Amino acid sequence: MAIAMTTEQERDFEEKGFVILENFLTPEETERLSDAADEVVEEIQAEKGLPKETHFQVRNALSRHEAFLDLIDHPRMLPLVVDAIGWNIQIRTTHLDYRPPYPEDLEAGQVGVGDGADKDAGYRNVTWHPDLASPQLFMGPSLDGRLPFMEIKVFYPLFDMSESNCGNLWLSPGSHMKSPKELRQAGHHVPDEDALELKLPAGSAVLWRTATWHCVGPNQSQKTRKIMHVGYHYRWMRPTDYIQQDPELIARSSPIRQQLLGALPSGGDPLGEVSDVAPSSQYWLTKNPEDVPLRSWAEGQEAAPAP
Ligand SMILES: O=C(O)CCC(=O)C(=O)O
Repeated sequence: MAIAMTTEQERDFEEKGFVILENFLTPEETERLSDAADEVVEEIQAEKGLPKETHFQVRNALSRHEAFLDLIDHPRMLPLVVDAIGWNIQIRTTHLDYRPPYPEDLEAGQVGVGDGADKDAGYRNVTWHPDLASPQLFMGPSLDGRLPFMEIKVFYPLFDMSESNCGNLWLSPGSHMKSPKELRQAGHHVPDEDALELKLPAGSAVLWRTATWHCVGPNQSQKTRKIMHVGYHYRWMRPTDYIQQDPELIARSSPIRQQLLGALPSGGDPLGEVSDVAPSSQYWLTKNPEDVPLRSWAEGQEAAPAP
């Protein structure tokens, strides 16, 4: 039973692969996040001696600013996340993408095909792709060639993305049900009728299956693209952004946040009580309910009477 998703949202998630939530964040939350993006980017530019027009991605962004950390268990998003993927989860990645306007002479090529000079100039994710289907990850023989359901992300545009060509995220509705091979065989062309350019106000959110084909369009506007993705996957998988998060961060976090940060809030042996002869990873079979506080939280939400 859903905690927070409406029937229409459940259908969108199932059939299209994503749920669009326009104006999800409050203006104050959006401003805090947008300021945080500027702050973090300035810090990194200073640390690395990079010019202002540099475009780049910051991974494990949650460790860089409290505003990003607060997104991982956002009180109105968490119920939707749990509806989408369940309670046995942790953060796989949190990433900030910062993309100033393209230089005027940069030829972008066709959206998503990856044949433009932007790709050669190192702009990331400009080619249509599902996540986790790269040759290093999941490409290989399987019965139907489709990606299993492994994870979701929540996309937050932190700038006004309501026009075309400002670094919009594009999605191909329903493509999570297709094989990644089909996309490769099509030379990364997605017909116009199967492609959706998201045009959303700052502070919107999109909860999406990362198996959905997606790409980033060119930023030919005068605005800087500032966006966050918060990725959640199952606890028995390995995160991309960390092996273990900073112990100081874990120590000051709530039990649910500790779970999401990939820790074991019970503080028990990660390999169980008889780790010497019968190791049993507590990321697999959870003996201590305190290690997955999201479970009792979710069950409590289900039991709560509708408002
Ligand atoms: O920056 C974006 O919005 C797209 C990110 C992306 O393509 C990815 O994480 O795989």
